Amino acid sequence: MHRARLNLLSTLLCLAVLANPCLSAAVKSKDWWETAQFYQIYPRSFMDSDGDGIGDLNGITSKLEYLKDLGVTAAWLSPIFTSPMVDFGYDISDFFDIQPEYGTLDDFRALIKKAKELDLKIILDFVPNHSSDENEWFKKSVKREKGYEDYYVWHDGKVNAETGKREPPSNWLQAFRGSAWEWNDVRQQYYLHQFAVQQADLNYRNPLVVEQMKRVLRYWLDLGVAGFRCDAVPVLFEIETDENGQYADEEVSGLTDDVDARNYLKSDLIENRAETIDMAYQWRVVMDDYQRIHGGDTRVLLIETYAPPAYTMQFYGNRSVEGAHLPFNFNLITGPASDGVSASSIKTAVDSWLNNLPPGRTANWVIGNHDQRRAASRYGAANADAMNMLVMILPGASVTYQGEELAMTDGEISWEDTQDPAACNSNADIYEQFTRDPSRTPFHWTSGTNAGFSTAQKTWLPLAPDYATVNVETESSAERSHLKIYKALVELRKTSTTLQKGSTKYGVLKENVFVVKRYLSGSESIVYVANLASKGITVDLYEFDKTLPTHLNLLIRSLQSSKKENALFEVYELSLAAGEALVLSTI
Ligand SMILES: *[C@@H]1O[C@H](CO)[C@@H](O)[C@H](O)[C@H]1NC(C)=O
Ligand SMILES: CC(=O)N[C@H]1CO[C@H](CO)[C@@H](O)[C@@H]1O
Ligand SMILES: [Ca+2]
Ligand SMILES: [Ca+2]
Repeated sequence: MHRARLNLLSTLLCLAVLANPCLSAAVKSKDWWETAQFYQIYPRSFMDSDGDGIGDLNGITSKLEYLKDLGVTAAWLSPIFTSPMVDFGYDISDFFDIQPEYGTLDDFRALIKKAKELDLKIILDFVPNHSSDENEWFKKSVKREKGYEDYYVWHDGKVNAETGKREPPSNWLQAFRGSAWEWNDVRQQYYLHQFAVQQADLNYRNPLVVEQMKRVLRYWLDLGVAGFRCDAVPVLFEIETDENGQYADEEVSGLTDDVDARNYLKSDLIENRAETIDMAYQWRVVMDDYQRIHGGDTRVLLIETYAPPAYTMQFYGNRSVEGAHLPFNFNLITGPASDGVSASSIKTAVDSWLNNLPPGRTANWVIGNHDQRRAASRYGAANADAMNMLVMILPGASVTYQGEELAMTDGEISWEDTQDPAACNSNADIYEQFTRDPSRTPFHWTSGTNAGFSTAQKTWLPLAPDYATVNVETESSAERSHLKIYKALVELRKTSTTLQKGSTKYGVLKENVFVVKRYLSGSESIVYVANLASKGITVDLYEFDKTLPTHLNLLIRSLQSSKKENALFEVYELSLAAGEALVLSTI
């Protein structure tokens, strides 16, 4: 039927049932990213197509059907750009080309083409804060070539009055241990690097840099990407030099003797500055302009920030300006991680996002990425389904890090096999505190050699030990598995208007049971209950919500559950085994 006639018809229908539900549905109609299932691919470890032990673009392309089958809306890829791989692609030497071991621009075009055929969106990692020291911009800046003199943050340092020796401009430390300043012999100045020595911070007070980085965004938009996930945004700007041309020192907390580890009282000189928020707003303009000119779906901006809510929430925009579509919400990582997962720590994490969320903005939930230990290891394998359910039942977008759908756990990496600079910059005795390698081990496709990831003798990181049982092949053929539960959840999110548009109520019951209710007038309510304790318990859901009906229908259950799906359960006396998590609905 013709679209206009359809619209007319639905308008008439609306009038017939008298406004309200129709009106709110019309107003609340959601854009694709607001209910999206995002999936993070770590390209180096997803699929190796040519047997060199390293994942690559053709490998990803060959597995896009898997993502489609999972129900993923959009995949974001960690960096695939030309890089010396000091920080595995987060040190970019050419922002406009593909890392040769991952493939070519043509391979990337083929990836995008296949993704479009499958109606999957591809999002790239944008790494705005720094470039590799092998980037031509840096080389030109070292030589003070015209136009590049101030591309990076350069400083003479200061001369120590007692020793007469030159010292770094300030006491700032890099994220990977040691000074954030590196002396350059050629230019005879220090440059700033908030991450590794080989990751030089770009100078965002230079309009040429701002414009160059917008060029990067448009270049990849032209190649068909659906948006960007922006890396390490809060450290974009640092404080300016004072009237004497000097940088202020951060105040050290004194809580540890480890002089190489960042332990500042506030660290507000080197991160979370106001100018950074405005830069995100400028990138949003790039996205919106692009859509206006070229048409197509909304191009999204997702922002990585580990910052206090008052800062993070500003990225969404304010009453007059649009900002990022979604600043990533890491509360479920940073909160529960410290004391193991408990219902009360989840509640605190959810509160801190939803209570601070500006009106009309979309929430999102992340439980892992390539910088953290894997979710199933952090929350406990027994809680893997409970956590996957949680991020899909809570309102807004949900994000999966590759392998969470299988409940993959951390790899065990010896000091000899260690690759991550955050660990390599330490030593054999303490590297495990810093290493991010365990969550970066290759993805598990099968129970065969190298888990079907690669035909190489040796993969770039060893496989995690549990691949024989935790893999796509085994979990797909099992009657019940984490993977099947995950797929059922994605399916439910897609089909349930309540999950897409409904209101949210949540709370803690007994010692360690977390409950969420999603509800929408005219639709069924969805109730999530998870017992995060190590022993069984019986709960009365009326203590949580007196308006529930006497019985709820079971839709999805965690592996620990021996209940039956599509059966009714009494609300006032619901027994839950240890680790049992359920998704129920009113009939
Ligand atoms: C919104 O942000 C813009 C850009 O940073 C700023 O100029 C403006 O004052 C802000 N408006 C409000 C209402 O906070
Ligand atoms: C989660 C994430 O993307 N972390 C990255 C933040 O930025 C630094 C520097 O670019 C990387 O090392 C991290 O992997
Ligand atoms: Ca390869
Ligand atoms: Ca910076």
